[in-house]
Amino acid sequence: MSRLVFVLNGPNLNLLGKRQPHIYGHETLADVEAECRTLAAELRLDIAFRQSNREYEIIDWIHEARETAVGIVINPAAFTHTSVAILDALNAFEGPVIEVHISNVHKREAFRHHSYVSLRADGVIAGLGTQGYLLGLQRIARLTADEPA
Ligand code: CA2
Repeated sequence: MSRLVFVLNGPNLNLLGKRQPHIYGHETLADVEAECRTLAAELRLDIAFRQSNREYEIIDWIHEARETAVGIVINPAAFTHTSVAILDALNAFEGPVIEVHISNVHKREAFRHHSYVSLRADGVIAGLGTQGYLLGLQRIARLTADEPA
């Protein structure tokens, strides 16, 4: 039976590839989803790939993941730096959580250096572009394999 992983994206990531390519690159979120789906098939994972500009919707999806998913890859976008509510929801999820940032948040403004989500994340990837999503999926595949390394 294949394992389901949620890949969750926060506010404004629907604009990926359409604005600020010097920071976030030229790939669209649809491109990222396609790459994730190709890799997930190789890893024998199913993915639910979603984006929302609404905090409550992301929280509801994390609750849904509690019932259905083995892991979560999440780019919470600006909610990273503000949302105790998303942290609380992730704390109620039992599987591995990998936090992804396309840009190197530590090279940017000071307000991006703190992440509430990092208090829960099992791993954090920043500054590796959209490849971070693929690395996050690989890590979840390994952590949820029968004999994790
Ligand atoms: O580097 C990342 O992935 C971020 O999570 C992206 C967030 C930002 O608030 C975080 O500090 C770091 C912003 C996402 C907005 O994405 C856009 C993409 C293209 C054009 C405009 C916004």
